[in-house]
Amino acid sequence: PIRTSADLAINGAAPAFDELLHVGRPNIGDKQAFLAYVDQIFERRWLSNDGPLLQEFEARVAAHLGVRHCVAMCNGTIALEIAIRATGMEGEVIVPSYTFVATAHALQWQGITPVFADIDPATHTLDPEAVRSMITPRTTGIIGVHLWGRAAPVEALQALADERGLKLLYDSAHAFSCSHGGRMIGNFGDCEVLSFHATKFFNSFEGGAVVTNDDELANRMRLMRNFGFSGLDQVSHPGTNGKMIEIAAAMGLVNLDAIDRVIGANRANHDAYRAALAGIPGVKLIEYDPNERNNYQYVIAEVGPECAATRDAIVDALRAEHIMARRYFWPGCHKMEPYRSLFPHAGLVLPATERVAASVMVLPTGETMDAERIATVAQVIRTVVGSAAGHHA
Ligand code: T4K
Repeated sequence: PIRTSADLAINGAAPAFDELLHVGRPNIGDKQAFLAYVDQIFERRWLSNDGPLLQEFEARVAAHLGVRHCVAMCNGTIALEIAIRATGMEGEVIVPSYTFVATAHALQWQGITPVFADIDPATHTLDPEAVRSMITPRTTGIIGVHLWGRAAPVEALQALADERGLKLLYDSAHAFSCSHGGRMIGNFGDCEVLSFHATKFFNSFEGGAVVTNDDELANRMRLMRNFGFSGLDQVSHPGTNGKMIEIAAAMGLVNLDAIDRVIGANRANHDAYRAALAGIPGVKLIEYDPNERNNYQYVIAEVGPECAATRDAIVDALRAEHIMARRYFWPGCHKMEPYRSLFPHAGLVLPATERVAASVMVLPTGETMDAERIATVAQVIRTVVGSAAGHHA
């Protein structure tokens, strides 16, 4: 048991865990069902290109979200790039800096300037007034991010987009199977982009999708993900290769059946973290609105300025115990290359983004964690904070 600083691996004791406890261990559904799909794929010799499993997967994702169209892709980043092009974004697009760098890169990669707006420190999502202040004559759109599965301020952003004639899309990579106002995420803006990466709540090994209620936009994205082919030898649109393969769709189908089980495990873990972290001064677990559906995939602890230990000292101590806590999304995209040295980002200061990015640590959850392991994680944090407070006294 870890009680005093001498028990910590960072001070020379043996690590609390033999194996590494990762953030983002994949959630995996029924393995036998997956292998049966693999047999079917081999029997059919149909491996990619709008195969039967892909079609079934798209229909089931659309039904789960209550949205008209799901256009599945090879990953979330390509899905973002295609959504950005299909909605006609160009020039400048306003995004949060506090997000995974793919949100910004998907624009920059296509010669569009991501313009970083600050967040609301209470929600970690875009501050609509900050977005308004970044609009210029070159602005064509806004990309909101539903970070940690908590919805961006969709009503305010939609009102602003309507007022200024801007495209509005959402990076919903974290928000599969989450809701806002009782409506499933996936139904907001012009379209929404999902990621099914291995580390996501719901994975297809690698994968992603754009979901939308706009028929015309969905058709255009279907063309774009398959080189613009509209017939066997007919190309009618610019395009790329963004296709999801059958084996990924099979994994997706199997994992769709496991969603409730995974949410149950994540939720129990979140409750265990809340109990175990209670009363550590300056360490706060972010909560999910009990009136909304959430996937509880992210256990986010904020280390405030009133905490005796710094976030980084806690993360270092956790890692020494083989608890691989992450600092998502430090230091913010505007502090990463190429943005930090490029006009118009160079010298940009985003106070809320910088404060939140310096305070957040992401803790491991999912089906490989349990209350006992979580109690140990919390005990490490409690001991680090307690001994730091002792030293300062
Ligand atoms: N927008 C947002 C807001 C996003 O968060 C992301 C992706 C995207 C867009 C883009 O979607 P994709 O193009 O990825 O579909 C990871 C993921 O690679 C990335 O998908 C994710 N966001 C981001 C938040 O995290 P890293 O660099 O932290 O990944 P990595 O490889 O360190 O994985 C995290 C941990 O998970 C590892 O330490 C070990 C564990 N792990 C990972 C994999 C891949 C496993 O246990 N098994 C595995 O198979 O970026």
